[in-house]
Amino acid sequence: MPRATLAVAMSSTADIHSRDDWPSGRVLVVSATYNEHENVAALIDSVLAVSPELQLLIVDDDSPDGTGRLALNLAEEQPRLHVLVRRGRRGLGTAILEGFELGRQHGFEVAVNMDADFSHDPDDIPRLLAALEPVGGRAADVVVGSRRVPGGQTVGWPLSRHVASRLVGWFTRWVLWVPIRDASSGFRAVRLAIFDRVSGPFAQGYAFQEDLLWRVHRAGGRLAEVPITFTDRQRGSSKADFAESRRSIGELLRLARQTWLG
Ligand SMILES: Nc1nc2c(ncn2[C@@H]2O[C@H](COP(=O)(O)OP(=O)(O)OP(=O)(O)O)[C@@H](O)[C@H]2O)c(=O)[nH]1
Ligand SMILES: [Mg+2]
Repeated sequence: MPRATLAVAMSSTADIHSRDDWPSGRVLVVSATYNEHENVAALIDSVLAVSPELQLLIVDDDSPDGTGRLALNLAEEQPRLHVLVRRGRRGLGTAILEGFELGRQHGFEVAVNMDADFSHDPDDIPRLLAALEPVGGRAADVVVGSRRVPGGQTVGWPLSRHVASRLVGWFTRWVLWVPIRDASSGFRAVRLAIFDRVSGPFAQGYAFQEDLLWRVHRAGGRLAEVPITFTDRQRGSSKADFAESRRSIGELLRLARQTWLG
C-alpha cells in the first residue's frame, strides 16, 4: 500500500489554497474535513472564538457536499481562517500531515489537530496547549486529549465502538509499546519542531494517529495525556467505514512487525 512522507505531495496544481498572506502566529488548529457541511461553519466560529491568538486551517478533500467551498467563502472574510481543498479523497492521515507541513512553512510552533464534527470540544484547546509546557523540566512534544485517563470519558458511543477503540488502545500500548492510553484520539497538540526528528513514511488513513505517537516515542519525544470528554457526532455521518478499518489494521500490523522484528 502506498504511504505518505512528510513532504507529502504539497501542491499538486489542482489543489486550491485560500489567501497566502497568513498573519504570523504560534498555534495553528488543523481540522481535516470530508462531507462536514453541517458542522464546518459552526466549528470555524467556535475555534476562532476560543482565543484571538488561534488560527485555523481546514484541509478538505473536495467533499462532494461542498464543505470546502463553504470554508473557502468564509475564509474570504476571516484572516485567521485558512483552507486547503485537495483534489480527491487522499485520506485523513495525509490531510493532517499536509496541515502540519503548511503550519511549519508559515512559521507556526504548535499545531492542534481536531476532528470537525464536535466530538472534540474547542474549549479544551487551552488545556491541551498548557500541557505542552514543561513539567519537571521537560516539555511535552505531543499532548493527547484522552478518554482513558481519570476525568476523561466517551459520551454516546454504542458498545461496538467502545470495544473496537479499546482493542486498538490495548494493541498500541502493549504491542507497539507506546505509553499512551488513548492512542487513537484525534485531538492533540503537537510541537511542530518534532518533525525535525521524526519522519515517515506515515500511515495515510486513520492509523496515522497511532503511527505518529509510535514514531515520536521511538525518537525519544515526550508524550502526555490530558482528560477530555469525547461526544459522538450529532450532525453528519461517519467516514470510518469498513474499508478504512481494514486499512488501519494493516497499518498497525506493519508497525507491530517493525517494533518486534526491526
Ligand atoms: N480531508 C479528509 N478528512 C477526512 C477524511 N476522512 C475523514 N476525515 C475527517 O476526519 C475527521 C474524523 O472522521 P470521522 O468520520 O468523524 O471519524 P470518527 O470520529 O471515527 O467517526 P464518527 O463516529 O462518525 O465521528 C472528521 O473531521 C472527518 O470529516 C479524508 O479522507 N480526508
Ligand atoms: Mg468523528
